[in-house]
Amino acid sequence: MTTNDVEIAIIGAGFSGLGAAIKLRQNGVDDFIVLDRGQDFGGTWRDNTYPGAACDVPSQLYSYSFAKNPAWSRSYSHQPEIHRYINDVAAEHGIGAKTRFRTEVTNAAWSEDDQRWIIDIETDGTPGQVRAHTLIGGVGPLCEPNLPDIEGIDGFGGKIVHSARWDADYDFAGKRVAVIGTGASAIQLVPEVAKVAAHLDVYQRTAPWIVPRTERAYSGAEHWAFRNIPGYQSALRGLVYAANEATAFGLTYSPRALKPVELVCRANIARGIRDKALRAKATPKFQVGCKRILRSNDWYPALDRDNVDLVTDGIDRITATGVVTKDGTARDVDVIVVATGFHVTDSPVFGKIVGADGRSLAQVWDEIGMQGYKGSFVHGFPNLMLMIGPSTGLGHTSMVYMIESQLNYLVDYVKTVRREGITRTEVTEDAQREFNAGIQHNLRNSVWVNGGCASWYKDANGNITTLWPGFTFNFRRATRKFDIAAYRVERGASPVRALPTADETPAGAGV
Ligand code: N01
Repeated sequence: MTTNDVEIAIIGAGFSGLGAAIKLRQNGVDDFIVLDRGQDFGGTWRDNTYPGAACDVPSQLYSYSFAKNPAWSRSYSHQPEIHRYINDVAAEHGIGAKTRFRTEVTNAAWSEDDQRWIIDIETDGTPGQVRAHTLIGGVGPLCEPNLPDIEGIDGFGGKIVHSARWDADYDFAGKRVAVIGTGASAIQLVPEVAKVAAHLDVYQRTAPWIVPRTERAYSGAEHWAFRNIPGYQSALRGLVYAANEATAFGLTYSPRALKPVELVCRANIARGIRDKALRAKATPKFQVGCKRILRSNDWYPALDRDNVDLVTDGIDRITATGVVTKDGTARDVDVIVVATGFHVTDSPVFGKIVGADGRSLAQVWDEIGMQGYKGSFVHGFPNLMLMIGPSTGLGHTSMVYMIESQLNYLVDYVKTVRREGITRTEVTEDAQREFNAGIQHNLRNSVWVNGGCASWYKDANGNITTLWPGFTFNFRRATRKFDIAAYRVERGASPVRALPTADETPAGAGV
């Protein structure tokens, strides 16, 4: 069995893992390894290849601030272009040579004796081990598909495919299709699949609020301006950021301010659906913003197609040949698409990360709920930094902004550890408790708490542990510097080298 000793191990080669690798390297830290179970970079943008997969955050905001992309073809990007962008950035920064693909982390445990993370891996099935002073968890909250627990699903005789594990070889042409779910993934894939399917039943449990998607191709003049007018793309990015940020006010502090958004959504329904009864079925019954506000121009017209039925009677069971609803109606299909989201607050990954007292993240969070400090560190888990950890999700703007905020925090943490010869860093229980009390306080008037919906933002106890309540620039401010006072640190014979010129390193992330 091979063993690697490194200063830092990064799990995940998506936006956050790759960003961490680049920022470490730019700051003179080269003793790291990136581990990813996939074939290349991209994380969720590599894994979600269903037809119509696209980003509902404007392209200008959906890139690293240090690697803006003047070549985006459209104002909202589609999956293949984002996947390509991430791989291009990785190549530009030479991160491929530091990355081990097709490598699954099977267990990662903190060893007090070694003051190291002992990380068990399997590369193409061959076991190995990595020992690291610091572990960075960059797996993202949307990586483990959630298969619905519906009676009989295992006995279905046709094809079952999850939206996040698409089978490009399966031909939907002429097939009878059932799609379970009406979230962000379903509303993108249904219009595409409906174009070729013989018939498509959409099983809706909760209708989502959907605004129009103002997507368009960038003109040649715009591309010229992105490339040649200094500051033009940054200024546009800043404008888009500011416009999106305004929504955070309504979501967090004053849901009534979202009324205009609801009216836009209602107009979208009226424009897209001719049939009155169908319009009523497609109209949500909770406050806009409580679940993610979606963007689409073709979802409602797709529901209105002759070969599409919107089924709102709950699913009772799945048989060998199809889906039976609670009213007893059986609908036979050839293929069932489960667009039922991800294990967010109960990810299986949490069971594989074991802290100082021998308990896993899953065990600890089962007790106290998914919580940490500044979305990054968790009491009981020394030298572990989570990217997009608890309380960092957003309903209104780009996660890349949050990731880059955490990258500032990471870089300052690593610099501090090196400068001060720190061997063990653990956020204190008090700091974590106080931070989470602040989060819950900020959530009290939010639409997520008061909007009358169930959502994946909530954990099993009904607490919202996934979202950052408020403006993202406040998170940026909170993570600008590593606030060592919130941590219990131990110093010793430092396992890591001191930075040569710690303060002459590239600046942190921008908007
Ligand atoms: O998953 P979801 P998703 N029986 O959890 C339904 C991001 N994303 O993959 O609402 C019947 O949102 C469930 O019903 P209900 C984005 O952050 C981004 O679509 O719980 N139905 C819901 O309709 C997003 O929020 C982009 O009542 C069941 C659906 O399945 C996140 O990914 C694009 C069920 C799940 O919706 C997840 O989106 C795509 C059951 N047993 C995704 N279980 C961008 O554009 C679940 N459902 C950036």
